[in-house]
Amino acid sequence: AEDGYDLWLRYKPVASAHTLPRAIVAQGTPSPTVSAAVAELQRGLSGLSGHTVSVARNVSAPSVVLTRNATPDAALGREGYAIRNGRQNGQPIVRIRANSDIGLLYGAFAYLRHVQTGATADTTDVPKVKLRLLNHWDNLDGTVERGYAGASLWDWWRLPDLKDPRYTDYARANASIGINGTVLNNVNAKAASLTAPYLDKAAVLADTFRPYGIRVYLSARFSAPIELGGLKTADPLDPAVRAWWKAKADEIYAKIPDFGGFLVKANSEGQPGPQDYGRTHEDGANMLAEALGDRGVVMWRAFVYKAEVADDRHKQAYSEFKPHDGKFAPTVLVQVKNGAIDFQPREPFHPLFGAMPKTPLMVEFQITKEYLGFATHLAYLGQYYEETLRADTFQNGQKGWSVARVVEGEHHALSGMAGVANIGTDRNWSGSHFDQANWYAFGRLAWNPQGSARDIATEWAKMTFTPDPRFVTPVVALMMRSRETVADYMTPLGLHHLMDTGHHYGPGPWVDNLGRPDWNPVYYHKADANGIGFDRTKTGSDALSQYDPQAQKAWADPKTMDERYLLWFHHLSWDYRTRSGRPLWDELVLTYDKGAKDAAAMQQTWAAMKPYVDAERFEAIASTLRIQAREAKWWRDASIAYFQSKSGRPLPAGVAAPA
Ligand code: GCW
Repeated sequence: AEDGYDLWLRYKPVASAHTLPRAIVAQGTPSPTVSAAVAELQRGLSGLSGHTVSVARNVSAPSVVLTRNATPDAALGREGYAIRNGRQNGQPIVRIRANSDIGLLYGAFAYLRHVQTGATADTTDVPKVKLRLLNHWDNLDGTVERGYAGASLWDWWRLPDLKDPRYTDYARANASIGINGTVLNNVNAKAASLTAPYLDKAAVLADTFRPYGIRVYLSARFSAPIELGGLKTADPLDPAVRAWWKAKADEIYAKIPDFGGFLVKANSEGQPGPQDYGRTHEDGANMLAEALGDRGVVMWRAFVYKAEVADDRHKQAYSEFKPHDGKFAPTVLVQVKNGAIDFQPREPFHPLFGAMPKTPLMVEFQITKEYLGFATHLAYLGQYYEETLRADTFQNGQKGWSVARVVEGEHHALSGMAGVANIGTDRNWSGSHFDQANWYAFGRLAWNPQGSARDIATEWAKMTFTPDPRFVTPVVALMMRSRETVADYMTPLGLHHLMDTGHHYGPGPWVDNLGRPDWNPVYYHKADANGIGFDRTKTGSDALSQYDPQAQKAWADPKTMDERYLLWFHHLSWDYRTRSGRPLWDELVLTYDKGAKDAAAMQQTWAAMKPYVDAERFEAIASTLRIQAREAKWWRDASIAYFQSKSGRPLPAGVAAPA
């Protein structure tokens, strides 16, 4: 069935089928990783060519040859590969060369991708980021925080005995896009995940993923020494606490020899942390780093905010972390969300990316669409990730320090990118077919943060559906516009955090009754009879000053700035003249209106794709687009009606009154 289970690894016959290799030759003793590469090539090439491809010892037919370098080629690093067309024994061959087995596996997937997308040229490719990780917000009870694709894939109840074959398919899919690590459990962690029974379960997953180059990591609950160890404190400077973590790390490594390390959410949204004992983030992170030693890393999240810092939540992470730059142990990475608030449909890049040159910073993107319509609204996030990665932070006052370059960490031994997974037990893994593209794009951009979202969407569309340009061209155009459309009908002109509270689905700009001001949408839009927007300049919260002066320039002046960020930084009167010459009120209404119309128009684009798509996926996508069009109108109507109750102004000519 075309239920999407095969993701982008469908391997249907291609036009070049008759030219494809007939055999696979792996030189040297096969390791589990090389066996996985051979199996994938056999499966892939058999499907793509329509004939059975064999595994051979020597080249006696057109072949793919896997060769591990006898002497390392520095240009390929630990995980890179080279693909070369050539001849051997009078036969045409494609040689995949690497320094390591995992390089060969990545090369095999790259070669299959080339065949699927019609690329044939010789290539050399090396990942630019060392840790390319999924973060699962999966709970031990099988639920997934902010998960919209069914239950957790990890069947904790039946592990470690039952090894679901799906774990292997998960590893294949991730290896195919270069992901090399996975944090199994939610950052809102339960201490139980560090107990022996759960470590045995995690060890089975680690064994399954290992041949695919994927290491297992765990989210660690900071107070685990109290909950599991019976200690009175989790103070990171207490010797008994330090000894407990060291013993715990040793226990983990006895079961999972290549355990990747810990991810920690501390002193954020009620989670325990070192500040509970008057200690700093580095006290906590460095203690865990010491426990792991050089065996693993600590990824310490910078997503912190408190009710007490009431003037602007935007500023808290910077104020808490910037003064501690250079104080973290060498195996600690600080993991920073792409923006300073929370995965909104559009956010300016997080000011910390320009502010901590002495610390390796990971960027954390959300693949699951908590604030972009869950799994039913189509929003291609590759375009979003690219926008963040290309933004210039002017780190050290220098031009050219894009977020991508900061994350690549040229001055650091470590570098990393994390994506909050959108994967669950749904047959199509991600809740809807187009959400697979966000998983795909995350992996490809983690491999190369300078990559092009459009090229990645093109690859994905060709592999997942068909290389037919009559399909690929309009669908890629639709994908590239889709995130902007969502921003238009949810949070236009730099508005943010207007979603209904708790679940974050649907509009709630009127909500102002929650216990904490910074949870209420009204705190973010500040609309009244005079105007709208969050003043983050000197006359307001001054969050803008957390950016390098050169980066500030892009947003300081409402007259010259990109208006898609306008109300993020400025509070303006309803009469303020936007670039179009229209008053702000009219511009806001027209953007909402445009978003709803563009969402509706996606249905027509998709309807024309019917000849190129199987009926099952065509219908599934058509029905989610219907939901999206209806809900875009809901957003438009509710938002216009609410803001009109503030502005008291008439709708611009030609705009329909909210239903
Ligand atoms: O986006 C918010 C979510 C929480 C999440 C938190 C975080 C895991 O609403 O569900 O908790 O961020 O990133 O820690």
